[in-house]
Amino acid sequence: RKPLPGELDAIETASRDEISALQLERLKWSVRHTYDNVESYRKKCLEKGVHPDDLKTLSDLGKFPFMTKLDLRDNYPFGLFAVPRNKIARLHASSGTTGKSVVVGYTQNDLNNWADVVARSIRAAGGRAGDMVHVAYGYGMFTGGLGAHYGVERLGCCAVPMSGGQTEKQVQQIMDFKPEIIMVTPSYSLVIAEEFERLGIKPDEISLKVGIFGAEPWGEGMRSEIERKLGIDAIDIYGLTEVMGPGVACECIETKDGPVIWEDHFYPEIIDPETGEVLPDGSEGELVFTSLTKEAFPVIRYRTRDLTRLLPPTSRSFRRIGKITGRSDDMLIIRGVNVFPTQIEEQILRDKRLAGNYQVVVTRDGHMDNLEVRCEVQRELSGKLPQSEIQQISKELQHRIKTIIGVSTKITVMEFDAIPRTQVGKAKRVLDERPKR
Ligand code: ADP
Ligand code: K
Repeated sequence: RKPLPGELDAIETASRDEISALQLERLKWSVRHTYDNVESYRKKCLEKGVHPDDLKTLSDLGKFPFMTKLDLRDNYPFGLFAVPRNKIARLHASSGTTGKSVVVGYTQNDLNNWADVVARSIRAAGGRAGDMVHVAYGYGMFTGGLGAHYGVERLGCCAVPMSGGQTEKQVQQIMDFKPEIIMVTPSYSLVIAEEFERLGIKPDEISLKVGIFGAEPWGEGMRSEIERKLGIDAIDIYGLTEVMGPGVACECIETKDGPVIWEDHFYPEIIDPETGEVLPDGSEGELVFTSLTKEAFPVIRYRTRDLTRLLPPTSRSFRRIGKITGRSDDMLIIRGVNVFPTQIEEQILRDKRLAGNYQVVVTRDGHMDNLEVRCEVQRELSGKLPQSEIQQISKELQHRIKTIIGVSTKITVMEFDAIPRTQVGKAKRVLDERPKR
């Protein structure tokens, strides 16, 4: 399913000069738009002594201040929006570094551009108009479901808005409707694959030809396993809520060599996460994005915290990103859901019977990540609570974490002092016992 000539957008095969020229023109607009309409950004520029007029070449961007998740939190909910509230056509949300989620907004133009880049992503993955696409990303405030959905429709495909969960029904529908494509987290795709196995359905009896997987890191080992078990080509799609959602970058089926960044909408940089210095292409560092066309929620030099490299163009004229090798903060990704340990802490501390010491243990059971939260009862209650109350505490905490953070956990309520204290430095809150992908 290589793209035929004429099937791609002209810019996908343009020369570097053409791409740079378009980027510079759009970058000037984007920085100016943000400076003029977002007060906190203007303040940051004034503090740094830079002005949109200083942007004469693409590399001048390096003089401008960064934006981080903290800026989103400090301006919750709408403080970073660059258009009036009545021009916002949709909201989405993602996890913040503390309990509160971060909110992003889109104008109708933004939604159009988003649908375009997701449509382009599905085409890069081998999809064509007329295909049926089973969307098993979660629908709701997360960008995954709806982001994929409108891209599917934009390309002229048929969307099956299945959302996540109900594995047996997922499989039943895939067998009945016979979609060509599935969009889902890589970990959940293997759960679906196992359900096919359990029913004795062989890969060549499954209609799927292509899977488009993202929202969490996955490696080549996982790719071969998914491809073998479902009899498909497995393609990597990358994105994040703050920058747009899924479809910031997507791999091409003909090369499968890392997601191609849709550089006409998102300008990438790699920086040293310690010093903030811009690094040359090819070096490992933190990925930073500047939106080039976004109206409602422009981001200028947004620090993704994802560690990776920028790779030269191959199947398209745009650069690619290498595998995400880690994060420069303590965010965990559990089945595609972003989780900060501090969010869990906040939910623990809402129960006055629980002490502040806790530990989050991440393990992998087969293909799915499991999250165990270990916490302790207060010293004065230690050894005194009946089993029924301990169970009640766990049930309530589990429910709060599920409804507020969106992730299922196993809760272990322990006696006071059961979790080892660190003698020096920071408490070790996270035990990540997952094998490397
Ligand atoms: P999404 O719904 O696309 O996962 P979020 O904003 O919830 O959006 O999460 C974004 C984060 O998810 C990214 O910063 C990155 O850490 C991770 N992520 C998304 N896609 C991928 C991918 N293909 N490979 C590795 N990590 C990914
Ligand atoms: K994610």
